[in-house]
Amino acid sequence: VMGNSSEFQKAVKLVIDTVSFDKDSTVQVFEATIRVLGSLLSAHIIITDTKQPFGDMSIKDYDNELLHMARDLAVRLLPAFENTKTGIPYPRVNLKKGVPPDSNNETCTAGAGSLLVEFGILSRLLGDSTFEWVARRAVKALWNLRSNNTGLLGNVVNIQTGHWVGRQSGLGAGSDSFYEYLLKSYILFGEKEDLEMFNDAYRNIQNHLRRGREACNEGEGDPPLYVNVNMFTGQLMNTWIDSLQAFFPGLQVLIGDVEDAICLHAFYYAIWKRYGALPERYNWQLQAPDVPFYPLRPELVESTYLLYQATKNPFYLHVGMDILQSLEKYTKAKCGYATLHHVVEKTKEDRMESFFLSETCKYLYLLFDEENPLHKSGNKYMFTTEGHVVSVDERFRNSLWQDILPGEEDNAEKAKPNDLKAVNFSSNCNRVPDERRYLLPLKSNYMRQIDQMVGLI
Ligand code: DMJ
Repeated sequence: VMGNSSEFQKAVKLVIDTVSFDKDSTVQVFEATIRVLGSLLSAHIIITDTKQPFGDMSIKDYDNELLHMARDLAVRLLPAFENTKTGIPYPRVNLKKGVPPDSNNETCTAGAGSLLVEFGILSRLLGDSTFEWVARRAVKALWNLRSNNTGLLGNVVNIQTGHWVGRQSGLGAGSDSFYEYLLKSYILFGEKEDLEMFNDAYRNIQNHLRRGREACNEGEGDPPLYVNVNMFTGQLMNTWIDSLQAFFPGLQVLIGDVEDAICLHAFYYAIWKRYGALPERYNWQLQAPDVPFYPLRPELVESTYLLYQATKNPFYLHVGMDILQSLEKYTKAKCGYATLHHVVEKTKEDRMESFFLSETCKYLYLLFDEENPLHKSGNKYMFTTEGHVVSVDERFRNSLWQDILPGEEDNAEKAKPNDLKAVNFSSNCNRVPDERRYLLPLKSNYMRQIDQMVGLI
């Protein structure tokens, strides 16, 4: 659909004509938000963009139908934020009946704390603070539950008592997008408190989760790796890393920590080379998969794309090509692409997740499409955690409401659009120097070290 206006228009019309949320079905709040709400908002933003950088994506007689649908869906998700003592939402909600009576009181940090981008955009487009207010309250509640000792958050929490049920602090499943959305909320809305939380979190991650040598491309010691630790003590909890954590180098690119991103990405790419896919969990001590399936996840491609944008080093095109070839070789099926049940045996499952199209394919496509308006139009864009494109523009910088969002009681400062350069734009970005562009991003001895560590050589 990207770059093809008639396909885009057809898809939008189909959605408007056929989709209804008035259904007796129970959904995960997080999944419904990032996948459905996010795509409705992204399409609405593209349709109503006055500059139309992607070609003519306008829809004749468009009457904000997608925005109304987005609101309808979000209203149906709101019961998840009621009757919770902490303000952290229930993980599941029935679109017709609200929170099911037997509902689980436990939720993961990422699921409850990564709703702010979509809910914030919706609020700012509608001029109705309700959605941003509940999402922001959830982030704050989780943030306030971080350990006094390490500053880290766990991965599963009880929404009524605020007790951590899962004390694992890591960057993968259950935590990943919480960190991603602290930074992306700041990039989009310019609320300084989001950046402050992100900077704090990033510092604590570096202090407690990062192992290995200090600098990626110099010095002695193991390659840098981010491990899973106990949130209260900082002690190692296990010896696996998961496939979801491969998003982190991409996030590091956004804040300008390109050098560190290069190393972590190289580690994941070595695992990919060994299996032609990423196992869901890889045990770095045993040099073997702990959980061997690969559901076509996007994170490594996402980081590859962002590292290519930051460095323009053709090495990342080579990585993309390699990934593409293994997807074709091992996952292609008659009617689509299939989840790998086992990355060693290459057996398949009859399952293709929606993120394969919205992220894995999109990032691969964009990696090779140098001329895409996303890269060339001079406008600024950001991807939601589900790969939906949103423009970083003035209309999300203003809250049209008068009431106070949680945390604004003390007149929290708002960044002006120009302050964005404080986070990630080229002047401040720790860019790889031009003369290194055609060299390996990581010195060959360090590459070899990583290949050895994952049993490639
Ligand atoms: C995607 O749905 C999102 O990126 C989410 O934040 C976690 N990862 C999955 C795909 O692996």
